[in-house]
Amino acid sequence: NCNDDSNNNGSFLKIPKIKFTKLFINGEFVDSVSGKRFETVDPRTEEVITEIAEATKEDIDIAVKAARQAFDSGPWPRMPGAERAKIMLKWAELIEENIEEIAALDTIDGGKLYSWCKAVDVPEASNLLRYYAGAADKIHGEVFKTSRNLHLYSLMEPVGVVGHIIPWNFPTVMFFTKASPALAAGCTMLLKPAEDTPLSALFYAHLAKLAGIPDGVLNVVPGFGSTAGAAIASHMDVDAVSFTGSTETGRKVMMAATMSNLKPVSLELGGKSPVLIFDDADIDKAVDLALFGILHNKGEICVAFSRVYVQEGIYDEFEKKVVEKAKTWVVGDPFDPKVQQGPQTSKAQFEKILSYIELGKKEGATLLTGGKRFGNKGYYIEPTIFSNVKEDMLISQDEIFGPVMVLSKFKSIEEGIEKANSSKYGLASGIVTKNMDIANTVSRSIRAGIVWINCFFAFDVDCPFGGYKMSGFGRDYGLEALHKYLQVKSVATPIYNSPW
Ligand code: TXE
Repeated sequence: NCNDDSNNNGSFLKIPKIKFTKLFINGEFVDSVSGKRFETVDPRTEEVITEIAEATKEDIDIAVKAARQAFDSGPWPRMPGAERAKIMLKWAELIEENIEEIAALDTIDGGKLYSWCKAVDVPEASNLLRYYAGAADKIHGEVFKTSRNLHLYSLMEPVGVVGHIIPWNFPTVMFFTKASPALAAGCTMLLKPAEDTPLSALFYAHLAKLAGIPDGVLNVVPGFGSTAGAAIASHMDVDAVSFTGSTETGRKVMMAATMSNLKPVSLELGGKSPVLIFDDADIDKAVDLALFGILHNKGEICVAFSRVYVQEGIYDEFEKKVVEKAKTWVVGDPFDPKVQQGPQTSKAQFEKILSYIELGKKEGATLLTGGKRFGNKGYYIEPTIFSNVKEDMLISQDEIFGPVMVLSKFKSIEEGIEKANSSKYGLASGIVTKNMDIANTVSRSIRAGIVWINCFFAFDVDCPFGGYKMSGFGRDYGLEALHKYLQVKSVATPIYNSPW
């Protein structure tokens, strides 16, 4: 389904034809009520790929009605879990049959490495569907033993119509992180992809229909945050919202939920994740890990190792080696298999990162390498490293969300822990050491949702993931995530003829 594009003179290019550009509501692709459309841009070229129907409040109302009806009287929540699982497994299969085309959509829309999308992101969609399909027929309540003659038990019921608002850095993984447990639980849903990356979400909607997801169960509504996103968060008939994005927007979503129907909210927000590299570390391996930690997905990762703390005994050697290696990092077209870093997703993100680099220089940090746009077309940025960074500088406090490493030194374990925790965020963290005592002490002292010891980005669908502090609350992944989509109802009945 992908064309090798000889006009772009590179045999590695696989530009897909864009097939789906409308809203997906109640099982159909439809235009928006207003007829509005918005452009989605290829960050490699800064050119418009296509125009997408733009959902606004009216469309959200229609989609919520469809999801409500599918929940209140449709088959989905009433099916045996095993039947829902069958459809989810079919969807997973269809995704696998279309891996290349979907991977290419995420690459042109988000500047993501094609090889990674193909090998990791899109297969993860099927993994997530299969994992939660396996849970769909194992959702049950408990029977409570009481001292009285009562039969008391709980039912686990789907929470209802769920609103999902997702970001642009992992369009595929985010879609299925949210959709899979919601569907397994028997919920119906709306999903708003980010305005920067709507293409794969619409393709997934098409495959959902082919797999047999009933009309109204899954509605995909591309649009902007302040209109479509806000309409979901404040809707009186949306029963729960799960959001991934910035801390600032997470706060708005939570306020909208509070001010409307008090719907429960779960928030996976920003991060400024530290990695502590200890004196006993293998320096070459630590350099590779630290670079991968900040440059993977061009630094647009909520769990990026954006603060690198190196113990003083190896600091100088580490600094020299990390700069040398960063200079060899290959930036370029994300379809090219040799390339390690593609363009930032959007112009706004590109400009935000460059302005933080300027700020770092003004704040007095030392720019060791990078610091500029790469090339003169596309949103590419050179891998950038700052040293001599103080904890209170904004480049050390704020989430830059780009290929910008902030490097500093620590002396003792205690100082390392204190620096690692000196952030309003608490999403991820890392430790590089061969010493188990250090690893155990530090992993219990860092306030973050995940600790990676001698690794980065090690996830499994079975492992819960989410934030401490201003990185949010609630957990994605694992059986834990199902709880966002379920509620507990207790039922009591006296046992016949027994005085209770
Ligand atoms: O995020 P937003 P933006 C961080 C990262 C990045 C910064 C800004 O630091 O540079 O956020 O990115 C929708 N009501 N992260 O502005 O606004 C929006 O349409 C409801 C970290 O793109 O959080 C999109 O679908 N929804 C993060 C989604 O929220 C609203 C990933 C995310 O966009 C809304 C992305 C509103 N009022 C950015 N306003 C992570 N945790 O991985 C926007 N949206």
